[in-house]
This record gives sequence, C-alpha cells and structure tokens, in this order.
Amino acid sequence: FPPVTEAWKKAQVKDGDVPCTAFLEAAEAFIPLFDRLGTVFSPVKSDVGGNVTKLKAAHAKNPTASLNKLILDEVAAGKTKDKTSASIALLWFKRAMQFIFSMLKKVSAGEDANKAAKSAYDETLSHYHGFLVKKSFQVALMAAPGSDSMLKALGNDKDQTMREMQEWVSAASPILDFIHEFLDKNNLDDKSKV
Ligand code: EIS
Repeated sequence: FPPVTEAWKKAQVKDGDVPCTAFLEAAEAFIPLFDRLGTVFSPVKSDVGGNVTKLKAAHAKNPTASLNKLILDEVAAGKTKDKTSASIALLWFKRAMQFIFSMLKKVSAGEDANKAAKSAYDETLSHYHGFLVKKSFQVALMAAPGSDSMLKALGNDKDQTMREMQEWVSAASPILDFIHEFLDKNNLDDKSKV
C-alpha cells in the first residue's frame, strides 16, 4: 500500500483541477493489488484496468491536458459517447473506487469484508447494474475471501495493513469526491444501467 498511497498523494486536487499524469499513475499503481486477492477478482481487474488503459490512451492524444481539460475537450468535440470515451472510462473508474472506498471504510470500522462488500455494493455500484450484473456480483461475493484472508493477502501484519489502507483511502477520497462533482456538474454521470 505505501507506494500506492504515495502515488495518490501526488495526484491531489490543485486549483480546482487534477494533474492528469499523476492521477493516471496513481490509478495504475493500484490495479496490481487485485492480483493478490485471487482469481475471483480477475474480471474486476480487467474492467477497472480497462478504464485506466482507455484514459491513458485519451491522455496520450492530449498530453498537456489536465484531467478536467481532457474531459472538457471531449465534451466540446462531442465525443463523450464514443468507443474511446475518456468520460465513460473515468465515470466507471470513479464508481469502482467509490465502491472500494466505501467497503474499506466499513472494514476499517470493524465490519467483516463480506458484509461490508454487500452493503457498500447496495450503496454504490448496484444503482448502475441491471439484473444480470447484479446476479454475477452476488455470486462473486459469495466466492470472495473474508476479512482475515483478504488482509493476509495484502500484507504481513493485519493491523498494519489496515492502517495503510486507511491512509490510502484518506489520500485518495478527496480526489474521487472532486471527480464525482466534476462529472456531475458537467452532466456526465450517465445513470443508465449496464
Ligand atoms: C463499464 O463496465 C466499463 O468499465 C466501461 C464501459 O465499457 C462501460 C460501458 O457502459 O461499462 O459491466 C461492468 C461494469 N463495471 C460496467 C461490470 C464488470 C464487473 C463484473 C464483475 C462481477 C464480479 C465482481 C466481484 C467483486 C467481488 C467483490 C467482493 C469483495 C469482497 C477490495 C475489494 C475490491 C473489489 C472491487 C470491485 C470493483 C467492481 C468494479 C465494477 C465496475 C463495474 O460495475 S471503458 O469501460 O469505458 O473503460 O471502456
């Protein structure tokens, strides 16, 4: 966790904007954590990793843009609904992170991972999932490891891992909150279900 947290610290919101390169590095830094959690998480890794890949490709075409500008340029070009849309990739990345943070906050508060995952899901991602995705999420949830094995997979010492997770959540939450408001303000929070 500490390298991930460091990367997110470098991507803090400044003057109402997010530094795009630092943000993409931070986003990318956290993806390998899924590998430690087991194969149940490989579809999640592909999905969230795909969001990051798409955002990186968009940024490569507009390399000097901040995160706001990258998205606003796309809006101006009328390309927010295209296959290469960075807006959609950012929206789903944000939603995945909101789920993860909501869950980690509950785990930090002492809730078991499975219970925390279920209630975090109900509060976040489930709003955007249709029947089939909801079902697959429920199935995956049953196969997912509990708190103890999850914490063991993430670090050597449970308490230390928990503290490190909290530091990451504190460093990253303000960025996610900012992105949430930015997308909402620009009518990019498409609420249709997948
Ligand atoms: C988006 O996916 C794409 O991300 C986006 C674009 O293609 C867009 C088009 O509308 O769709 O359908 C996806 C959605 N993504 C929408 C669902 C995929 C995941 C299904 C996997 C179900 C198994 C979930 C297992 C989770 C078990 C959790 C148990 C926890 C104990 C520390 C725990 C971390 C868990 C993290 C879970 C995060 C889930 C994120 C899902 C995001 C989602 O709903 S684009 O792609 O624009 O880049 O092309």
